[in-house]
Amino acid sequence: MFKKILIANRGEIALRVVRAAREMGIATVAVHSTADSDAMHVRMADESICIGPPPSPKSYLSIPAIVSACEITGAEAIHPGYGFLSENARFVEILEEMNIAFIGPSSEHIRLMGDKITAKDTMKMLGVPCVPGSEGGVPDLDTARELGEQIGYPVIVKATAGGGGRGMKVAHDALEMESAFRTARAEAKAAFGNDEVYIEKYLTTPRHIEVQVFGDGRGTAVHLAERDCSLQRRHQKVLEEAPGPSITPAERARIGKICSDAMAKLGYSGAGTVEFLYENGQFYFIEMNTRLQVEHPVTEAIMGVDLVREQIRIAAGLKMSFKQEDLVPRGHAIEVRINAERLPDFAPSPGKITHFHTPGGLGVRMDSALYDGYSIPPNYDSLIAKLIVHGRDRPEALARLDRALGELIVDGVHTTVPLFDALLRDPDIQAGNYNIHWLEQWLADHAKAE
Ligand code: MV4
Repeated sequence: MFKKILIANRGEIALRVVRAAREMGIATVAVHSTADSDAMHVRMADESICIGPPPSPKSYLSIPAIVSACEITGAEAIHPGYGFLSENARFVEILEEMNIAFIGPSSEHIRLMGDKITAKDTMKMLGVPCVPGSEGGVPDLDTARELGEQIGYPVIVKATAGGGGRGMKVAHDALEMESAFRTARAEAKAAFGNDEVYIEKYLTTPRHIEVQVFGDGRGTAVHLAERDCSLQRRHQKVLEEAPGPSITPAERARIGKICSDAMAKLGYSGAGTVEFLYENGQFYFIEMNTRLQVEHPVTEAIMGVDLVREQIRIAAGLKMSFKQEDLVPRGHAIEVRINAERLPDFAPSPGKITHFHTPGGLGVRMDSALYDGYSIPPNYDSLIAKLIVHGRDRPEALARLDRALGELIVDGVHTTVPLFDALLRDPDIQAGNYNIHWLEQWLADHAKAE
């Protein structure tokens, strides 16, 4: 096992990795920008090292700075957290060449899934159901028009280098194809330096269901059920739950096995998430994320496993500590993402935390790097806390969430907590009756009612 690992991240996820490492007897190195000298992840790690000025490209995204920090401190492995360098194949290649272990999948698997066309081709070949659409890239407008007729409108034009909602355009009919195709291409070129696009049938009212997978890199893989992450605003997840309220045990077993079989055949190593759109009882693969996700705690809650511990074990060459038959979901878990943002417009609200109190009690987990007197810098993501609740069933989890939100105190900055207070009172949320468009519609309705 590693003696020392470096955490190439900040905030609650850096703290999350410190916690797993400490329970395993592994020393930790925090890296930080000059804006984060007083951050909690720096205080909690065994050592820390400054890697640059506040802007992420010069600190948390700087490969030379992070590799140097690793050399200087003698860390044997790097955990990337999520975001930043977590899905950067070039970074992982460099680590592979330097014999620094990456706590995550191989650079090949990251690159394969980073290109959405090769990801979809591969998953289709492995027997994963995909959204009907083009075979590979669409070279020109004439081909796009032919595909529009074949697939049937509405269709969506997506950038192969995209993901997470960037570089997508919907064409509702043949007349809209020209502008959708040209705009998607131009935006893809500008955003990613790659203008290759593909086309899919546009699903109008799906849910976003994602399957947590885990592989040992030697041909064994498991699934850890699914999360429903349909509640999003501008492609940012707001609330996630596991298991999915619309998924039956039989569907879970079926799609889970499809995903774990695919990962086994790939020889996938570590944690991954297979993303689907789910409509009319059908799953349609869209993308795979090759990192630990923000919302992994809801899976940990229902499955009773520590995914970060497992990631570290696999990266160190140990066996997986669970088998598929051990992985039985228990109860229901919900996570809300608490952002330092001012409602109703979600404007960033950085500043000094004058008072902070975390909820507790049975079935409550708070992942946060906040503390009394901490100043949230303006340079990074506005996520300040994740509140995760677990209950025997969904109604119990909802009641527990309401109770825990009532105990939470975050003074000094605006937060998204009032949004969750309002959502918990909504009959659709109480019934688990929502799709990917529900939250944006709800926010529009509530803006009008103000
Ligand atoms: C789609 C879709 C409908 N049909 N693909 C948005 C982010 C990216 N991961 C994929 N996305 C979508 N792809 C087809 N064929 C609708 C979306 C989408 C969406 C997906 C998940 C969660 C929220 C969303 C909000 C708007 C659009």
